[in-house]
Amino acid sequence: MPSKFYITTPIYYVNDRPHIGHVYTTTVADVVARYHRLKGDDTFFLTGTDEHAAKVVDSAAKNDVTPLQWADRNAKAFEDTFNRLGMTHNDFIRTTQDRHKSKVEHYVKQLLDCGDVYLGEYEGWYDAGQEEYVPENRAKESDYKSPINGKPLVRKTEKNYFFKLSAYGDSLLQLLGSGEVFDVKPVARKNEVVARIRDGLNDIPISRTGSGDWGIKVPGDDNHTIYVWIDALINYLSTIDTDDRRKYWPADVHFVAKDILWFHAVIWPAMLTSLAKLPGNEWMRLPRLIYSHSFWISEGKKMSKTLGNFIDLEKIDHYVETFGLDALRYFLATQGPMGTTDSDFSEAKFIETYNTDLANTFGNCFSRVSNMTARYFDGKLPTPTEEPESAVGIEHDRIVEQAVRDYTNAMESLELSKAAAAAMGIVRAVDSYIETTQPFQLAKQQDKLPQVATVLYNCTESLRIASLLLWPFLPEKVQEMWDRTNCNHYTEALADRGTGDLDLWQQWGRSQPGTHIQKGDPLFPRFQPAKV
Ligand code: ME8
Repeated sequence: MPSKFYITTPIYYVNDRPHIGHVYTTTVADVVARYHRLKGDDTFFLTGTDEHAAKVVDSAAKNDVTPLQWADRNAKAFEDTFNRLGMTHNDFIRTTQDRHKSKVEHYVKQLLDCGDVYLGEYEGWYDAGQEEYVPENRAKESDYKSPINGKPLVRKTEKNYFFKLSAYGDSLLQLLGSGEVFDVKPVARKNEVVARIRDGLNDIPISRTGSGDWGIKVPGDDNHTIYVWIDALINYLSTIDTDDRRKYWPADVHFVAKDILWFHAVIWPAMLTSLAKLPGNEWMRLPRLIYSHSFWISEGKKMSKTLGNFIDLEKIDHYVETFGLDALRYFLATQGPMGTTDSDFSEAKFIETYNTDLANTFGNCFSRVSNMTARYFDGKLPTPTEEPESAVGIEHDRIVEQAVRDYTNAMESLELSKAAAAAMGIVRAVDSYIETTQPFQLAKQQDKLPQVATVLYNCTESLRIASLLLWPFLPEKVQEMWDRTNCNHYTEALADRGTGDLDLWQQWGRSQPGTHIQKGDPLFPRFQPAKV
């Protein structure tokens, strides 16, 4: 049954341009959003930029421009990159937009009025790079250096507005314990969060002073600016808090990486619990799932500009130019750090994945089948003349049916590489079916042509269903295949963030005999290493 589906990425800092990590999370979210649209769900996919960080002011000053000019420049780089890479977000939120700022003021005012935000004094260890205070025990553990970037922590005293996080530990533990309303995945990450909550939660400062005009002021107190993280988290709500979009809440998945899990798994749900207590806010329930992936490293090491292994926009564009957009998507989505270990982005692994799955399996199989259809049946899909089983001794339609089930289960639990493997499994089954039935040998005997017809029908039908499952990963090439196999109705339905009907479309036997099948260039030409 189609339903609504709301998925988000973090909103990214605009002190610099996007890199592979940002592209990764957005790609993964895009694959999942496309899958839900394919199913027919009313899907809302949000990404955007987090602009009120102090490091934006610093970078702007170094570049002799105003913070807003700097933010504009980099927000545009993010937006252009995501558009160029074919992301299908429904909105791109910038925290400097009025539609966001007015909502932040409104919610913070509500938190002040209900007493969950109060004025107090704070002294602690501040991590300037992360814009966050590090609790004493963690600061000590990391030798008073940033656990993230290793730079020394700074001792800071501030008069601040505080959020009563301490009041929400028990309810969070209870919710996480059942995992039914609100959950964190993978489970190892959830366990880490639970252990930290059990250590006890302190109230947290949610404002800072002395940041000039950059940021959103605490309502009623111009000396204080709302802490950038509180401002940023609210984006998930501010964007859809309109009459026609409120139906999307709660978010079904917030995709984040492990670096920012705490904010999403603890501070954000605590804020929402507090807000939802107020009259009129009952709809502000907790997000269903926070999914925290790990990091890409590059060529075996942490990405760094000085090491020269940083995967920046130029490198990303180079991969896209050399291998195509779908190849990058496929590599990120199937080889990425969705679990609790980091993944290595290496050129060798990229080429291997491309050649094995895309060139030698999917692309090659489609070429073989369309070439044989051209040669033996004049480019028209033949009518199967026997039951699928009898030609080969296997139940082809059932293999596909099982693969669709595996794919759907994997997609629903966000196991993207498993889902892609299920789809590729159909293609591999077609390859071995061709090996077993040898249609190119059969075709030499005129009286065997009916058998060849059955084989090619089964192959085409299997590839059609595989292509539907692969579309979220490989939208460009799958559409090219649909153009060549008269399946443009899928393209049309899914264009412009439209929705499909996977339940119906994946049914065996929907390909019409007589349909024109065009052969053409390989979808994924085999990669010759000399090209890099
Ligand atoms: O944290 N591997 O923004 P940010 C995989 N503005 N993913 C990576 C990555 C890597 N090496 N590096 C970054 C912020 N990411 C805040 C978020 S949300 C309300 C505010 C991805 O620009 C990953 O999704 O530092 C990570 O969580 C995010 O970029 C951090 O982006």
